[in-house]
Amino acid sequence: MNVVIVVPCYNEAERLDHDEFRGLVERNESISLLFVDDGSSDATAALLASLSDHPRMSALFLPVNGGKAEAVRQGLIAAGGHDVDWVGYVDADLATPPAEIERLIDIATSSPGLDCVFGSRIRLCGSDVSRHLSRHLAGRIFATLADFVLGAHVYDTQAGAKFLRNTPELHLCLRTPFADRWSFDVELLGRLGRVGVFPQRASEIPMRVWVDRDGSKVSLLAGIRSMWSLAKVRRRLQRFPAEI
Ligand SMILES: Nc1nc2c(ncn2[C@@H]2O[C@H](COP(=O)(O)OP(=O)(O)O)[C@@H](O)[C@H]2O)c(=O)[nH]1
Ligand SMILES: [Mg+2]
Repeated sequence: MNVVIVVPCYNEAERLDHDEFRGLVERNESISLLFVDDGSSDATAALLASLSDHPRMSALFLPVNGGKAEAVRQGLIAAGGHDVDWVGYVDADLATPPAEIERLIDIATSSPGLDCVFGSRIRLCGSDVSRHLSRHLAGRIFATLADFVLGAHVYDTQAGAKFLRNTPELHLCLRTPFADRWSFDVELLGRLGRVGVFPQRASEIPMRVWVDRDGSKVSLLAGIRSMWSLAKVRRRLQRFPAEI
């Protein structure tokens, strides 16, 4: 099964680990990577142009910085060609390490009943999920609100490693931009809910390893704004797909 993974990149020249990404595609013939440069002002674009020498690594260059939500949306639309079975997205800092990406993809591609598989940061005995305390606490408040917006139980909507079967329903959900740069994962799950994929055909998988990398571009203020945006997301979801 062919899988294309979108990697949104904004000013990632320092953090992008070329060798780790290349290793992922070299170990897995069915996996391709599509990096999306979101109008970076550092050397990201040049770095991505050089990465694209591998046949299964390519890049999409957006002229201006539009935020992670729009970069992921554009990437998923571009990734969803005819011969592609699953698409997905992961963070450029590989907070979800390649071995975990491979495990999530294995689960997705071997589960005929699933159209949506995503990783979750739960600190279980035996797992190695490290998060800064302040981000963990803010994340729990966000997750509680997201539960309410979605009307379904999800422990962690924001882990940034999601895989989606490449179906017409998915592309309906990607047709229009999301309301907010960071809470878009919630809006995407909500849209999938409106077309019968979530939660029925979805599975949240606790990650065995997740690393809270330094250099996050999401400030606490942006996180709080995203919480406010959930009210808007809730209203928009009630009108989806008819009006949005
Ligand atoms: N396209 C796009 N991606 C962004 C932007 N800011 C951050 N990202 C990407 O979103 C992902 C997660 O960002 P990060 O700064 O690690 O935030 P974290 O969620 O706090 O870990 C990375 O792949 C970033 O490159 C942005 O403005 N545009
Ligand atoms: Mg990060």
